[in-house]
Amino acid sequence: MKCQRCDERSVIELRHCNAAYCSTCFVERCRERVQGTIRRHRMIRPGERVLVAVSGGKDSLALWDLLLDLGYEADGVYLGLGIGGYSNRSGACAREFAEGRGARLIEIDLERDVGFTIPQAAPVRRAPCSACGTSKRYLLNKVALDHGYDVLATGHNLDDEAAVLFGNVMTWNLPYLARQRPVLPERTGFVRRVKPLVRLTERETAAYCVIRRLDYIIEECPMAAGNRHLVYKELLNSLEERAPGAKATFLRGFSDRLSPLLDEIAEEERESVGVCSGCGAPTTEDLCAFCRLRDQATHPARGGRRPPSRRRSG
Ligand code: Q46
Ligand code: ZN
Repeated sequence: MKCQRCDERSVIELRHCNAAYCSTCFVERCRERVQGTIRRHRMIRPGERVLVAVSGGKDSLALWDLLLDLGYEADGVYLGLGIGGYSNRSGACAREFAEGRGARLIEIDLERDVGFTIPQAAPVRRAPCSACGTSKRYLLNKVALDHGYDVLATGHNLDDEAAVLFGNVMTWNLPYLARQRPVLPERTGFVRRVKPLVRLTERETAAYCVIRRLDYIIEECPMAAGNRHLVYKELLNSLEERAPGAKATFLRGFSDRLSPLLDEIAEEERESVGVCSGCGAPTTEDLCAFCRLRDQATHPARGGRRPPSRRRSG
């Protein structure tokens, strides 16, 4: 099969958009897609400093590489979650990329800097991924604010977003649906969060890394078992097998048609935010979700501090 842009031999066929590309044109297409997404959603304005959340996996390294090549001032932040050898190996991939590109990588080690690891926090929540997600959201935002970045960019791809959307639709979780956007604007206590890879599939980010020779951690996190999003991804993958393009259509329909109707709910959510009595971060409770998690992880015998709930979970 030939590349549809230059007639060279193709190295990748994309069934979901009925196209095939040689390696040079594929990389070029990834850059165009990401630049187009950034412009369309006004994710990054000229002169803004971007902090990329880097896990050592294919998506975050592809994102960092793409942003640097597109000329953005993009540094990285890596969170050492303390998940044994998996964390050591993923950290090594993040460091190797940063060194190779001469880019700045900020490192936060949960055990050293926060006082607990994800395995230590896991028994507190039913699924370790819930504790992990709370910690990542809080710490990435804090690092971005503390270091004066304008934007926090994460490597969520089309498959991730389709799986999250599927989960939110399954439970008709309207506040979560209202918040599921490619851009979450900045507001007091929150840096702007953007997802420039929402139009690239998991397979495309993996192919991008292979073509660009980026060494990323291939193994799955050993604590991923029980993560419902993996089940949703499998379901959507089998649907995609039979109907190529189904995932992209599902996500695009939501973004274009339903998401704008949820603006009011998103606004209500924003207005209900107060200040955490423990750390001063924005929250809808007296104590934010991260402070509660840290208390429970570091003082499990006491069950952590648990003040009476003011509002919905923050
Ligand atoms: S790192 Fe954390 Fe993931 Fe591991 S514990 Fe779950 S959320 S699976 S992206
Ligand atoms: Zn707090």
